[in-house]
Amino acid sequence: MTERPAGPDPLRACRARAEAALDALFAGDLVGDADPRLRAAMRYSLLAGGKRLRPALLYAAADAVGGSRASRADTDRAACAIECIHTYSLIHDDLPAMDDDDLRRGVPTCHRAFDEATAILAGDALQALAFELLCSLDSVDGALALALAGTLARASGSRGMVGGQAIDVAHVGHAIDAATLQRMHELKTGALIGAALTMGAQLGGAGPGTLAAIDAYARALGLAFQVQDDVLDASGDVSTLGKTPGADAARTKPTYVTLLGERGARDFAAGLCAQALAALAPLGAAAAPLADIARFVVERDR
Ligand code: GRG
Repeated sequence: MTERPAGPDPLRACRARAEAALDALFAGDLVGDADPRLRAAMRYSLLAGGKRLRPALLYAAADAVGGSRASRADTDRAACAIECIHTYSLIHDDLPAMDDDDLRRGVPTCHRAFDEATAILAGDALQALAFELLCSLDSVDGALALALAGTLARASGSRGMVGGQAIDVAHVGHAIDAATLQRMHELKTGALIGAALTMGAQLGGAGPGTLAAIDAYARALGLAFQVQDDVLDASGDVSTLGKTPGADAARTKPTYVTLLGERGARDFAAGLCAQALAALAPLGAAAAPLADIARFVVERDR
């Protein structure tokens, strides 16, 4: 993959597509007649903004392996499923029992805008909605829908994102070695990013060799994303980030910046980006959007 600078925002087109699909959920059968306050809280957090990185990765991975075999509407449902899980994790991560944050995606967190019980329920409902969306795919065979649900469930649960959060919670205020820090982020952040890419590749009917290339890209990208997140937490500003910077340091959470220093963390992220780009080589020109996303991830300011 040749080196070229990232465009201003390689996620923009995918973001518009994903947001239209997310918005349409609230007029459809799956959420339309839910309890009004619960529905409002789900909608508030899901449509509050966000980069929509995970839907963009799903679309780009499908395109990189030859195009989604599902209908456009079903491909959008799978992208929405990933974003529902991601948004649920942000709502729960912000709760008083977790990070106790006031600001997310530039607006008050769900439990601040509504109340704690409603925020817990909105997260729970978004998690269930993700799997209901995958159960509602009507242009793919049952085996593929099951495979997609399995990928998302594994990445979300105790051996994935929630497992990573458990390591995080256990180490607040405690020293952490580099290997455990990396394991925590592979699970907490990397697993869902990996699921978005794997689901895209599954939708494209990728074979084992292609899936292995996507997996290698996903591992490097997931870690690069987290390292850059730590850099932004240490050096970003609230209006750009849409969340309170310095939150990790305030809670004496170990980060790549505390472990490596800011320069060291930036260099580490750049090296991971190079690894991600190298992993895409077997996929050729069709992987150019994935390469653009990798560059964006380590150059982003929010
Ligand atoms: C089940 C009670 C309970 C809690 C679960 C699993 C979990 C809480 C939290 C882990 C998820 C988490 C917050 C990971 C951090 C990853 C991260 C840096 C998220 C921010 O992602 P962006 O930057 O956000 O893609 P936007 O807003 O752009 O979508």
